[in-house]
Amino acid sequence: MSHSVVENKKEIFMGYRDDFIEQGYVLLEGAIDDELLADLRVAVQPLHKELEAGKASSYRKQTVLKPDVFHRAYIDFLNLEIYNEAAHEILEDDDPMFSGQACLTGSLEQRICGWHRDFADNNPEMPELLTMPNSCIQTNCAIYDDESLWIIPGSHSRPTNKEERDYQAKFEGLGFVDLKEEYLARDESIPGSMPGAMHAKLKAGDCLLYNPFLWHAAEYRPEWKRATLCGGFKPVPFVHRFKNLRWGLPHNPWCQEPEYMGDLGTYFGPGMKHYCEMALEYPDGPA
Ligand SMILES: O=C(O)CCC(=O)C(=O)O
Ligand SMILES: [Fe+2]
Repeated sequence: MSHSVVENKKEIFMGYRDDFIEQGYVLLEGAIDDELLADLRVAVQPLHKELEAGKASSYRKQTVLKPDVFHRAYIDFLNLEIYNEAAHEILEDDDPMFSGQACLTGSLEQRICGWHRDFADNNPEMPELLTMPNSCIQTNCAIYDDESLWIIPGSHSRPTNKEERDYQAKFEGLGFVDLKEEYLARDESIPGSMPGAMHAKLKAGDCLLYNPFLWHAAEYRPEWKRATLCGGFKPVPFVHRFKNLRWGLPHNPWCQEPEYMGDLGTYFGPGMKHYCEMALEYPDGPA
């Protein structure tokens, strides 16, 4: 690669960091090429079979690296250069921890995952984490076109405002993911009626890198075939410093003996090593 191409890339990635700090998200369009997309569609087939058979325990498969559903395509995905280099630049850390890999699969019923931050405003660590707009990255990488997710840009670096709090109060008592009719009975235009809401529409192959402290919501429709890889990156020093960032560490005991996955690759290998070390140091995760 010529010097100018490398320089150009660096500039683009620095732009990603500025956008992520400001808005709380960056969209990497077409980050997954067609060949890898085809392999990933094979990889997720068992997850859709489980969902269609009514055997899925949730609207996501939390651990796609578990041996019974593992597929080599996940490792190729986790080593995508643009995905990793963008994350490193955003976090200002070339050696972050892998933070687990789930696949969001949707629902057999019309449902809403209500508006939330992944940690509530009254969580003791939140005031400080809200002053650190690039402390961690969560990802939604679409294997099929995916219009499920909604976000409030910029909400990752400030406390919840009155409009958001008042809106949220309308849904008190509903489940985190509940039937759409239950949500519609409280507000007929959820999710788009939340003040500041933006529909995060992904095309197959797009990767959204976002801060999970953003206010976000999702809609699940049975007619939407959904397989969206949800994972992320965390800087190791912040995992030591913040309990919240240890969420997910107990989820993958099989990662301590990863031989069945084959070569872990140049990006995922080091990220996974950190994950394994941290899982041993903090076996109870955030507890
Ligand atoms: O389905 C999604 O895209 C979002 C799910 C979510 O926000 C969550 O489970 O915390
Ligand atoms: Fe969430």
